[in-house]
Amino acid sequence: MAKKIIKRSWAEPFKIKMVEPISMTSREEREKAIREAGYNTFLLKSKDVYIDLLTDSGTNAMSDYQWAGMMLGDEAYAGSRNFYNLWDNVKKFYGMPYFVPTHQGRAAEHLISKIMIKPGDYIPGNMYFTTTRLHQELAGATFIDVIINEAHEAQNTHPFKGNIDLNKLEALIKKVGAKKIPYVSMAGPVNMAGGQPFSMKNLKDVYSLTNKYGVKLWFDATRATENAYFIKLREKGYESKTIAAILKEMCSYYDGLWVSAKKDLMVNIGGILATRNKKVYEEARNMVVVYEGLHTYGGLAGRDMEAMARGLEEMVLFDNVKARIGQVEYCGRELEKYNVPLVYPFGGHAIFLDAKRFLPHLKQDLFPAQSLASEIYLDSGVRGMERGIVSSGRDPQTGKNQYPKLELVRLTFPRRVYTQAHIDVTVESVAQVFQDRKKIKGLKMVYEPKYLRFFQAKFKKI
Ligand code: P61
Repeated sequence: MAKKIIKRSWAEPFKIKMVEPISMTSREEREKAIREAGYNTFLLKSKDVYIDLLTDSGTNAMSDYQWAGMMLGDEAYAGSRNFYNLWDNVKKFYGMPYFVPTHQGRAAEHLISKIMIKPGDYIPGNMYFTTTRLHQELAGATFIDVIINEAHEAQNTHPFKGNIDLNKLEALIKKVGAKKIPYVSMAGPVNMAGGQPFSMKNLKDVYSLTNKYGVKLWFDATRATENAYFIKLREKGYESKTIAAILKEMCSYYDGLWVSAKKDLMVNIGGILATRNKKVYEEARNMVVVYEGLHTYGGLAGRDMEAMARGLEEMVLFDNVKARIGQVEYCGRELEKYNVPLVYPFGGHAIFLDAKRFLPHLKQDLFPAQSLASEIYLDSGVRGMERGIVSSGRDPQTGKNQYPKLELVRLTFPRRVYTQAHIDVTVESVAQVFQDRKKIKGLKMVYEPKYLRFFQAKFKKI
């Protein structure tokens, strides 16, 4: 008789020691809240949110080891011991000798853009990120997307949709000249593509190409451990390497990197600018005191830097990354059971709903993803985020709306925060909205801020 296969589940490598109450609201309360928020989930008060999947940025649960470190904050204006602990770990895990702390990721983006870019320059990158591109543009550059075409196709299952298209990159270098390209901006995984990684092979090829032309290569390492995890799972030759070893190898090809510590490092605030380039470092050390604070705190408290230093040690633990990405995958597999249209492959930090296929009756001018995010909130109090035409903004030259191919709602998982039951509730809500999708009529934008409009724009129902 054939043996019965017994299912073996896995679970998170931690247990819960402290809890924060959340409350369910009524449909009437949510109708009022989202109307007052102008149908923008960024403008909701968190007290009106049940399960908060807006972002994984600064919303993570720290470990007891990190909280213990918070008590060891050395709040000296200059030379805090926590700064040196953090610097040691930046060297150890990213392999970069030089480092300045910043208060969060975009502050590091601000510094690096100001240091490296001259007006009239071009920055090629593997798809834009909102704050990254804005800082590059404010410094006078034009951002050029050189990601592979597959990344713009929601259903394409390419395992490394974060890869750079070498032909696109070389064509740009030949067209504008290497002197006009201060660096290539490479993120991994690529947030706006659905949390999609690049392969080590692609990184090595990009490195050879940029080296040939004397162009620098910089890394947005905000969620680099997730990229390392996908390399371990999907790329030949990396199966038995540790996350730490893969991360270190990735970083070895870059001249420098920036990090929003609010993600991989599992802290609530913090940023990193690290480099092997002494000249860039000297400039960064000069500029950080203008915009952030002394170079040994960069806008952070000593305790924040200690939590970051300890977060670096935890972020490379395989079981932590596996549980985090495993949760995202669980959500995706459950949604598939209801035929909800998704972005494939499932990403590292979030499940992305494909609003174009979810709401095929809505033109992009009616803000399908924005509408969908607000409808999910209305149904259950689950908060996601628009990643489509509103996020993409206007072309800085023509002032016209950009129409990105991807029109998505992101359901993002804070690390170590929600349980499988929270995911089940989320899935059931999305499935309900999917069943009732024909009733959704779209939105009209009634207020549009100048920069990063998605954060504060307001809408009315059609
Ligand atoms: C997020 F809607 N991400 O994903 P800061 N690089 C990368 C990021 O993901 C990132 C930053 C740099 C956020 C917060 C956020 O359009 C938005 O520490 C790959 O947030 O300054 C941030 O790091 C910037 C949400 C940012 C957004 C911009 O939820």
